[in-house]
Amino acid sequence: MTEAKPKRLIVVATNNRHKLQEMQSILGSAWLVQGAGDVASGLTWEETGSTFRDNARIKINALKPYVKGCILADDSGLCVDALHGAPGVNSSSYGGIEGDHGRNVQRLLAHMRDVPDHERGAHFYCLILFLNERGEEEMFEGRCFGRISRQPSGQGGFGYDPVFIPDGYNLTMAEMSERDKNAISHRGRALTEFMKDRS
Ligand code: ITT
Repeated sequence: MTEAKPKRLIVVATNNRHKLQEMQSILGSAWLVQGAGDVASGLTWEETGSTFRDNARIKINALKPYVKGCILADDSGLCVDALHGAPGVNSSSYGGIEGDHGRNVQRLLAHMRDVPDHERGAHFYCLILFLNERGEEEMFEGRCFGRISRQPSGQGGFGYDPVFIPDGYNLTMAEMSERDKNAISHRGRALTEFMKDRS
């Protein structure tokens, strides 16, 4: 009889439960994904960095005192061509209240109201920092290109998914199945790179 392989534990420096759920589903059953709340209840941090990498490092450092093993941090956001890359690193607080996805989307659509269809290009970006078993930092990136719709549509995903139409699709990311989103998303691509190094 073959023994089941033990799951590999990975602590992710996030308080975003949607992100955590996506990561568990992308990494698959060989991994057990835990969030910041599982190792340090109520832990928060200020994302004051001016780059995705700085913010990912802030997340890792916040968790370090509570975790003996590896830590993974994902800092991600939406970069809109017509807004010169905004909201970018400020994606989660763009509407004025941290993590208020509805306000973020409304502010984005207001800023894009007069932008014609052919200038509505955008991409999601994900940067992953992984603090490995030797205490070294590894970095992985993923991008997903598309365009901003004129109104929100769909109930899936989180954040800007209801207004982001990936290239090659006529659906917003919030209208796609979780599986389809994960196959093409910035996070899915960054995590695929991460897994390549440790299969
Ligand atoms: P943590 O910092 O706790 O991980 P967060 O939601 O603040 O949670 P980020 O700083 O990485 O995470 O993400 C910034 C924002 O970018 C996020 O709140 C969303 O508005 C947007 N975003 C990131 N990934 C997204 C995705 O897959 N779909 C839609 N919006 C996304």
